[in-house]
Amino acid sequence: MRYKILFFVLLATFCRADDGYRLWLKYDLIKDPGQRAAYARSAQFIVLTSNSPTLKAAADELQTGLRGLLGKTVPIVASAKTGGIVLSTNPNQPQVNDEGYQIVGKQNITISSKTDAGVLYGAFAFLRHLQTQQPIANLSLTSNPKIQHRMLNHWDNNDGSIERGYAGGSLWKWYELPERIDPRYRDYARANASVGINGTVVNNVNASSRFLTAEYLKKVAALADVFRPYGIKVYLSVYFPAPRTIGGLKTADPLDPEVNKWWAEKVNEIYKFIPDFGGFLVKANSEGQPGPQDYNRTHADGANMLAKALAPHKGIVIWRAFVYKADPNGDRFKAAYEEFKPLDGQFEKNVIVQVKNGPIDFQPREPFSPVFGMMPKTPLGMEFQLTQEYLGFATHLVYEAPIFKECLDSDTYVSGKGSTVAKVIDGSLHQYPLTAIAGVANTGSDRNWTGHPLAQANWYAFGRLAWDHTLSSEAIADEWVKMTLTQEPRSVKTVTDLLLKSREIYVNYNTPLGLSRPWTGVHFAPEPWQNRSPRPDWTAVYYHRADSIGLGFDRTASGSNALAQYHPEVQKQWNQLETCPLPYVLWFHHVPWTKKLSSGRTLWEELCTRFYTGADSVRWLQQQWAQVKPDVDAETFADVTGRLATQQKEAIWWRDAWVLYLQEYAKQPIPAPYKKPDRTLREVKELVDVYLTR
Ligand code: GCW
Repeated sequence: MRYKILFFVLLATFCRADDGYRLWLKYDLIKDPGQRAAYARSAQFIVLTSNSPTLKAAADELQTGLRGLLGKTVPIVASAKTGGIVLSTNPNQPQVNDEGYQIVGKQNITISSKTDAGVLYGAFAFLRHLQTQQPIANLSLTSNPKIQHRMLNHWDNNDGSIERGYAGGSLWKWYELPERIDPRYRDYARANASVGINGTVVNNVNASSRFLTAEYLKKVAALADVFRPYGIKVYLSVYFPAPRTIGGLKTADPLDPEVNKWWAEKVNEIYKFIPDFGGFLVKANSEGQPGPQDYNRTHADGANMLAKALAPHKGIVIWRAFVYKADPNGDRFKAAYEEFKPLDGQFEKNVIVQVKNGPIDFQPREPFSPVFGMMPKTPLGMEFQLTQEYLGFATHLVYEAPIFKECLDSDTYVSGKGSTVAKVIDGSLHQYPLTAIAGVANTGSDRNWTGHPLAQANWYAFGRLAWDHTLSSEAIADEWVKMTLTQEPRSVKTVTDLLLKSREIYVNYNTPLGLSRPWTGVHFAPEPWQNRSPRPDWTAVYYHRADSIGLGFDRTASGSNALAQYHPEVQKQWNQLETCPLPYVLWFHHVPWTKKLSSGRTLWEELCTRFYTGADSVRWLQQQWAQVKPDVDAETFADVTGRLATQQKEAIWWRDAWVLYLQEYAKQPIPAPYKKPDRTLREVKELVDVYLTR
């Protein structure tokens, strides 16, 4: 016995190379023998009384987890004694909703729920409890998900590429499916289930109709079979004109009876392959994608046609509100509200409208979308982006929980103070019968799943917040660090702190004070000078509006008046330049360069301060990370160290590009104590051009 323990201790000490594959489900041996023994006393066996695949998955996970954490194999048995873990599905379980769970420790630790999936979530929660080394004496935990559909959206194409993916190619090997099942699919499902994610849209919203062919449905069905025991439903993004492209019809008009019939039959076919298929996600009349407006029909007409086809099977339609038109005099900010608000109440019951967190496009900081709260008769779902399209891809460290929280905690005021966005999307404000939240996935075929090792925290945080939006960014970071990187208290604190500050640091060198940069291109390099594109709203100058007077987009009544889309209480906070919070100031105001801001600095000085302190703070990130070296895996340490060095270099590009470009308009020197960049604007432009064409 003693040798066995010694073996595990040696294993844990010396075999530390970690490729990140295990994510937060590492289950490394708990170092403290006393703690291990205490847990082991309550975990002598796992009672599994049913042969449901989901309960079996829960029991297997417990066994795997306990084997790692305790260094022993805990048997799975069929009947209860005392001193074990009992998995129990009880349709009459009080205090929980369908997927909620209760964990109660008396003579046994009983993990119970109304459904098998709930028990699975409870099993993962119990393991998390042990992984973060919390006491289990008199354990009593109850937890209920606040949102029904907690999903990942994969922007994966059938050629294996991922739109805006930075962690390798697609996880789905379409060319091998359905015959070969990559074991990774199951690990993907485990990771999702561990944080309560219960749906996945496997293909890109810029969809190919191929996914609706029998050839591909068989492949998708094979994935669904792997995910099913983990409580995960599969959804597909659909190409709206599919009745034409693969159905041989002359039109895809949603009011055409033949088109309706085609979809109804297609949906019936899908359910033959995948009996618990979740439904469709649709990007229509958006960024060149076809849609119902091509036939002079509305978004509601399009969504309702699909909804009717899915309803007999209990499937849902998730219709995206990400729309905007190429109008040089318009304001893209206003587009979603203008197109969707008039349709409130016109959607079928099984339709949910999915809205990006901000009005533009996943910028490092955006105010919440004005659509939230304004469609009380239409369930609205949230779309966050985990993949770091505008957040430095896989080289910049940005922990996203604070971005998600900032939006969820924003007050829409639509039913008085406290009408937060979270209450809109969890349905409590307007009693939505359907609720959903989606994260555009940051996973890929890289061995560590997310490219940047610390970006795993974003997948984790999304799942945890989708389950319970009241959790704090800090608590989630703390859990994740303990399960994934280290248990050493000092290093846990250091990494948690670094994660929590990372987003603000990024905003400072990238888009401070409410700048945004969704212009066309790779969405990585700084290009504030970009002024040519097929569409005006795909240039940089459209967004920042720098001129000899000042900077920023006037969205007050004297400008585009986008602010009028918000509740008057929200307008009140943002429509006066003097009182508008600095993080949002350039979102709503065209601010003169010499205007004194609430910080006491002029706009120009404040911008310089942010660009310079932001770029300097990356050094702080590097120094902090250096301190955790003794406590984290060597491979992970080296990987993050390298990425931080790249981030540092690129943060200076961003700073130099913006500062030198804006200086041409501000016509002022860089204020002390900051030194003027070592290069000229021309040199930065050349650097970026090389980067972009690389
Ligand atoms: O921001 C844009 C991205 C596109 C994406 C689009 C969307 C999938 O640059 O790559 O397309 O958003 O959300 O539809």
